[in-house]
Amino acid sequence: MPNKFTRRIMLSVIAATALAGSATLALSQDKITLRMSTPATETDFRSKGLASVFAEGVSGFATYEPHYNDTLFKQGTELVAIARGNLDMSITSAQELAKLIPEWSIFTAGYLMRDPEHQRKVFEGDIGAEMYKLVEDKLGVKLLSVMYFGTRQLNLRTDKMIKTPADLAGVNLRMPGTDAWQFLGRALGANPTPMAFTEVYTGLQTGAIDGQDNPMPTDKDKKFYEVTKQIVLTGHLVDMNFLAFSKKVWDGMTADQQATVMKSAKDASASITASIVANEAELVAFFEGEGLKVYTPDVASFRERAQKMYLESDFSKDWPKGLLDRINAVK
Ligand code: KDO
Repeated sequence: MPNKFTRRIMLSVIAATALAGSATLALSQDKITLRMSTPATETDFRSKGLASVFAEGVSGFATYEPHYNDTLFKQGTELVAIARGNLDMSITSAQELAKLIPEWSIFTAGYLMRDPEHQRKVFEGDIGAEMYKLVEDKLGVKLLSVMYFGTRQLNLRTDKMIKTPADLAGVNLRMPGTDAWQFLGRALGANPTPMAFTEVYTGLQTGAIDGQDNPMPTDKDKKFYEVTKQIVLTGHLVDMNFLAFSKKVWDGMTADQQATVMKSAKDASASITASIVANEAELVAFFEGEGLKVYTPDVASFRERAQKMYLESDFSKDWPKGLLDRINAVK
């Protein structure tokens, strides 16, 4: 008798488990998979913020599937992949957008944004709405939110002290491989060399390049301090990224799901911005502890040269009329 009872219980447990299993399967099959590609590492602040805040926010109906270190799409090819329907999300930049939509080159200009707050106000107001619409209409890509990526500083493997742009003459400075980035390198006075982000550590180690520019949290995450001697606080670009999302996927979602994706993107971006701001405040001491020299050059001389070069450049011909003044007027 007890045996029979046990057998019956066992059978119903097995049946319930099988049912539960198929229910889970059905649910997970119904979920949207959101594939995100980035050259960044898994330990980068943007990666961590998205994998926690964004992934949890959308978990009711979507599975966030990140691919790091350029393993799914190469740096700079993600926006076209989204536009073609081969990718759902990426962490994009003004420089990548400017390649496809020239009006966006205004945001690649050195010494334009004042700080993360200025950046946030510009993109969360009218200017952001207009510029996001341009991307959506021309590319079929929705920009969900803006996040601070950190302020870019020079990071060199050479000893020579850098005070003004003239001191960078002949310095092989790795910059990412688009025209906008290369121009920024020249605007600083250096000799820019294109190289993929994932190759920069080896480039610095072997001397293929004399230096690179990135925000300090990235210098730490990628361990560039192991193979460089100094950080020059030029602060030449208050850098930002945008969470790019496929419009096709967006249009296939319910209004509730869209609202949840939007909220999760904004929450994740706010949390990423806060962690990067906090981290930057600690990093001068960290790099000094690692034996690097960290100092402020004559920033005014860098600003003056860069602003003049941008205003005289072909890029500025594509800037929407009056936009520069509107950006500067945002307080
Ligand atoms: C880089 O290649 O230096 C850069 O910092 C450029 C950014 O716009 C962005 O693409 C970033 O790389 C990647 O997200 C990796 O951190």
